[in-house]
Amino acid sequence: MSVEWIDAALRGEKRAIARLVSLFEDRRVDRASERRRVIEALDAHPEVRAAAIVGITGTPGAGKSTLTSEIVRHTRRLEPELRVAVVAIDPSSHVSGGALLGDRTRMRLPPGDVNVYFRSQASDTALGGLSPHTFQVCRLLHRLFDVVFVETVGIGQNEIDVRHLADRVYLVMQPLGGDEVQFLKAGIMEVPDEIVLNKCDEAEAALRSYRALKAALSLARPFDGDSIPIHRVSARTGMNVELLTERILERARLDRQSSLHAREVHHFARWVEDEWGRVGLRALESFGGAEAVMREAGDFDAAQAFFDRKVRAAIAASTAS
Ligand SMILES: Nc1nc2c(ncn2[C@@H]2O[C@H](COP(=O)(O)OP(=O)(O)O)[C@@H](O)[C@H]2O)c(=O)[nH]1
Ligand SMILES: [Mg+2]
Repeated sequence: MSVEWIDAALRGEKRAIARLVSLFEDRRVDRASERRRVIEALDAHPEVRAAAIVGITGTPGAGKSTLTSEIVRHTRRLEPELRVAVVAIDPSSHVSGGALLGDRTRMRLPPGDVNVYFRSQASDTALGGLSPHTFQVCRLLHRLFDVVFVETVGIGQNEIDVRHLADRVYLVMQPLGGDEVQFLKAGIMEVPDEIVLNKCDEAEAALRSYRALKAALSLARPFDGDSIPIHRVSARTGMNVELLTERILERARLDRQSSLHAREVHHFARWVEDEWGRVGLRALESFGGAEAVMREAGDFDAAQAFFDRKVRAAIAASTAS
């Protein structure tokens, strides 16, 4: 990947960004060294950015896509100099692409705007929704943009995974979805930094839901439940969406420049677990843990191939003796 592509991507050129994104979505381990060169070139570039990563999660139908596109629209108006990317994990693009189109149409982003980039990724149901490429793509977009929104599919494990991806997590709920109790049981209430109660155009249901939510929060989080903001908005009428956007941007300002290192350690361990299961996790531990292996390998990009070799060598050694 030449310097010109990297320059172009930093200028916001869609074709260059798309090309880099496909490199980061490529699961083949042998492309890791190319990824590493891109990361190094970006980190040495005077124009490199360091985006805040904003997680938008919640059950399908809560209005995440509609809301995210409204938030992006407000962001463009409130802070036009900010460069914004959206990564939407698509629940079922392996089917006919119908859901993908649905998401696209709800995600009404200004076309031809160099400061906005949209990417949808197919979810991997085996992993519970967050695409395995999501973290990789975020490593790239983090360096090209100022704010990266990640919309998850929202089916359980997802909400918990997004905690290890985003600087801040917003849980989107809808009135009378019955989610309060479900989320309470699944431990999801413990995840978000802030909650967004969408569809508050349905006033009566919204009020009942707001109270249920408050109660669920204080049960789930006896120590900090009261301090978790609950934003009552309507993506449809626009009610309070500008206020919410201001809040998100204010928090994002604090999160920009934060390093992805700790998250790389987590996602490397996740990769080991996905590829090798418990055997892999035990081996990882015997090698000194994810961070030590990453350090020994050189970096995140080198760590997977390095681990692979190390495990195979350990097996070979024990069969030889
Ligand atoms: N009444 C109402 N409907 C909404 C609102 N926001 C989204 N919707 C609708 O809820 C449905 C699901 O929205 P979508 O954004 O695709 O939800 P997602 O699955 O969470 O991304 C769509 O039919 C939207 O038009 C809202 O604020 N009020
Ligand atoms: Mg959606």
